[in-house]
Amino acid sequence: MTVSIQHEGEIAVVTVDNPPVNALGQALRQGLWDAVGTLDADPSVRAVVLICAGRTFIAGADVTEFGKPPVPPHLPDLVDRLEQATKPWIAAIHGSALGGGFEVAMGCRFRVALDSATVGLPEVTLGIVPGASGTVRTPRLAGVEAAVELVTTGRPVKAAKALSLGLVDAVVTGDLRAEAVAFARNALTQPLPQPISARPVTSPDAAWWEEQRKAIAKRAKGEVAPLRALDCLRMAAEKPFAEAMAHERATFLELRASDQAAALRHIFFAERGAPKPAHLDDAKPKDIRSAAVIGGGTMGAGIAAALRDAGLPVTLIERDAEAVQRGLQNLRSIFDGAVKRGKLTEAQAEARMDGVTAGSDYSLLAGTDLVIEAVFEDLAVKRAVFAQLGQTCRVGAILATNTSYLDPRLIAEGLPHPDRFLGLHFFSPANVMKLLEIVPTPTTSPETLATGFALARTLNKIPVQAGICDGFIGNRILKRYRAEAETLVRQGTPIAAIDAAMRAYGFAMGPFEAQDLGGLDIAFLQREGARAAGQDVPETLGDILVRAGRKGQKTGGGWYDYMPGERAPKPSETTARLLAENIGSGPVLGFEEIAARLTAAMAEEGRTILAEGIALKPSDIDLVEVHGYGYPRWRGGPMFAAG
Ligand code: 3H9
Repeated sequence: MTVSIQHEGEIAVVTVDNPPVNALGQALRQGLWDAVGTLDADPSVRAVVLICAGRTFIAGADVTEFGKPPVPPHLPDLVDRLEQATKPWIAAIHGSALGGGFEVAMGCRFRVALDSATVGLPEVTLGIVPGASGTVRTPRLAGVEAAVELVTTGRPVKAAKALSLGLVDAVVTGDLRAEAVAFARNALTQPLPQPISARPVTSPDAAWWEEQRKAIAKRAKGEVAPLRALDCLRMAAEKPFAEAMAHERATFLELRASDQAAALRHIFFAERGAPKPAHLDDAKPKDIRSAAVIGGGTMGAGIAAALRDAGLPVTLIERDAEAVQRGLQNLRSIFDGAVKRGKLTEAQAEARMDGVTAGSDYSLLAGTDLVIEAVFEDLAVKRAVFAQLGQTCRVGAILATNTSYLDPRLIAEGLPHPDRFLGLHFFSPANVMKLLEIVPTPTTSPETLATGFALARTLNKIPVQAGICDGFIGNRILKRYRAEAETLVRQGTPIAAIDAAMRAYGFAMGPFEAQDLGGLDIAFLQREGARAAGQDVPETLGDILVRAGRKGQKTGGGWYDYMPGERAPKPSETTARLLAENIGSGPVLGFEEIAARLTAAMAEEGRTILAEGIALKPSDIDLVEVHGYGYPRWRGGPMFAAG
């Protein structure tokens, strides 16, 4: 039963039970619609508590219905009907009241939330605007400023913040149902507040709205929903309720059918599917209660920080006492940074460090459940590490390498019990970046692989399985992307035009400025290594720059010049001179053509990767690009964009 009614004296309790997240599909909308009628007609009922079974309050509209024509009762009508009910409804919120869920709560006369709950209007993250009065009722409930923040960022707020903003009326602990029923009884002893639609709203002046528009446009980088949401909010602040509602509904329906919304829905479902791959249904992951990282450099410290953030005790191994201290220092600066940005308190940072044991003696690892190697990208160095791990770790421990381009099979050669070995490719900064490429070898057991996915869940990362090839999924596509960008330069399109085109497409940076930031030498050394090993690797334009000492920002120049202490790229005459004889005088491409060429190259490489079985499905490639390489989320990733 999706909606059921119980009675506690004069208070009716309506329970919604629509797993997994009580999404507002048609049956639930109808159930609530009917419940209003039933309870209005029941003279024994004086107030109604609306509560949900399972892990959360109503988490929103049912996103799976968005590709189909809307079926009545429509959500805005249901919210109006709740508001017009002859008995006051009280929303009792646990988990998340999001989107349509929060709109339903705003149709109620009161909102009571558990202290662990969150509320919000995340619609813009799905490329739409709230479609059931979120942009119209929220300013009337919490004021225009709070509404603009909530709706245009899509970021939910925790219960305490929601209370301070006026989004909820009370925050309770313990038994939500009992607390909400008590709240209802008490509410009946006092005059009822106005329904939200009847409350006044004050609009800030035109200059304020203009400021918001500028700030949001800058943030949105081509994404349309946040600005359209702002338009709806302004309408709500300046026009009568009904007019604003009509505008919101029209905007919602238009955006729901847009390419951006389809792309964002694609990523939404890909993200939710990623941690539960069907081919591992029968494999039981091992329990990971402790972890270790070998190597305390940037990558190792970042991985250790991610493990500590997830609450795992961590052992950090470095080769000698001095390196151990450096590793600890790297880790400490990550947590110090988090304190500075207000993400952690001093005490939390201290507790993060207290959970780290560091040393150079591998015997510290005897009882560890998971060891992640993150030492220098050198096969011999990595093999030496695994030789020691093979001797010191228990047979049941999972052993992982964080290589980004070496062949994990070679790294694991000679390891006893190689079924427990796999590649875990983190992205820098490892405590921030969401992507985790999981690379099994032919000997990795399903149990070990499933543990990799379980670890990703623990670390709140997006796992994508990748097969073994040069660069796995992400770096292989990156290489192709950069090569295509160089081809355009060779054909006569200016470097700066290519970067600007990719920014206009939605990337934070173009391919050349990104290389200048990261350093051109890493990829150069890799190519040189391959050349030394006898492979035929043609000379790239990047090679010419590195050979001339131009490695990027750190040397004051790469593709661009940089003034000392500045990060703004300036077109470089030196680069132009160095590359002159490799550059033709072909047609200069426009922004759209440039982006089309580069994204098509990515998609083509993606198709090859799929054909080779390196990636299991197109949406995995899209997740890699969106979460590891800055591909604009609202474009859905290269495979989605290619159609
Ligand atoms: C909206 O409301 C528009 C309205 O303004 C206007 C309408 C007219 N629909 O995330 P999880 C599935 S827009 C359908 O792993 P958690 C999900 O795919 C909506 N399905 O759980 C997964 O399925 P499966 C605004 C949904 O506990 C399962 O539920 N709302 C929806 O880690 C579990 O999901 C949002 O954007 C949905 N709305 O996190 C909220 N949501 O098991 C989106 C989830 O088959 N949801 N599923 O893979 C969330 O943020 C999280 O799911 C939540 C729980 C925080 C609630």
